Amino acid sequence: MFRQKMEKSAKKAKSNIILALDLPADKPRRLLSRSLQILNSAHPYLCALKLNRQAVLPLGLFDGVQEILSRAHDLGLPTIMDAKINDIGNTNRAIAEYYYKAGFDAVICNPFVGWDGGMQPVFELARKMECGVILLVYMSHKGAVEGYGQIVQDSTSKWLVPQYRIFAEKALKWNADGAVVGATYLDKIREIHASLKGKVPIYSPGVGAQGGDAKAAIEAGANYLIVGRAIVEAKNPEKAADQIRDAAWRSSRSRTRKAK
Ligand code: O7M
Repeated sequence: MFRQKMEKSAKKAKSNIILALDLPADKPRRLLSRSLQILNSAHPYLCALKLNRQAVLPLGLFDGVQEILSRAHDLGLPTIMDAKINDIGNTNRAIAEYYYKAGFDAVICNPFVGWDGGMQPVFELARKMECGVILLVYMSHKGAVEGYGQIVQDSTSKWLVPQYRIFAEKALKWNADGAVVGATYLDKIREIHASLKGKVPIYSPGVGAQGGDAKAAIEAGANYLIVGRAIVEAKNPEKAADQIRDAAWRSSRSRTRKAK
C-alpha cells in the first residue's frame, strides 16, 4: 500500500524528492506557520513529506503535527515519521501505532533490534493498518562506519560481513517498504541496490547540506531523496525544491531508460 502510494505520488509530481521538514528550534506557533508555509510553496516539486522528533516534540503529535499531516494529505503527499524506532517489540508497536493513528503513512525503524520481540510487532501492525515500514541500512554521517560499517559475525551463517549487508538482507527478508542509505556514500548505495535486487526501494538522505549530490545518488541506485536544509533553509524553498527535483528526476528517467 505505502509503496504504491509513493510510486503514484512520484509519478504524478514527476518528483522523487521527500521534504525533511526540519526547522531550527523556535516557538511552536512560529514553527507551525513556517512549516505550513514551506509545505504550501514547495509541494508541487515533492513526492512525500518526512517529519522527525525535531517537529513532534515542539508541535505535539495530535496537535500541530496533525495539522501538517492533514495539509500534506490534502496536497496528495504521503507522510513518513522518521522515528528510528529501536526498542523491544511491545514498545515499538505502541510507538508505531501512535504515529500511524496520527496520520503518518510510514515509520522509519532501526533493524538493529532484530525480528523476534523487536521489529515483528511493528511489521504486523503496519500490514494490518496498511501502512509502511522503512529500515535504516547505512546512515549518511561520517560516524556511520562505526556502527553500520563494522564487520560483524552474522548470527545465522556465522560469516564475517559488514553490518549494513545484514541490514539489507533483513530489509529483503522482512519485506520492508524501503531502505535508508546515505546519499553521501555512493559505493554503499550501489552495493545495497544490487543486494536488494530492485525489490526494496532506497531512500537517500544527505543531499546538499551533508555534501551528497542528487544526480549521483540516483545514478548509483537511490529511488527517493530525502532533502531538508537545502530546501528548508534556502532563500526560496520553492525554487530550491524545483532545482533538486529537476536534477533527480532527469537522472531517474535516464536510469530507467538504460535499464530497459
Ligand atoms: O538534508 P538535511 O541534511 O538537512 O536533512 C536530512 C534529513 O534526513 C534529516 O531529517 C535527518 O534526520 C535525516 N537522515 C539523515 O540525514 N541521515 C540518515 O542517515 C538518515 C536520515 C533519515 O531520514 O533517517 C531515516
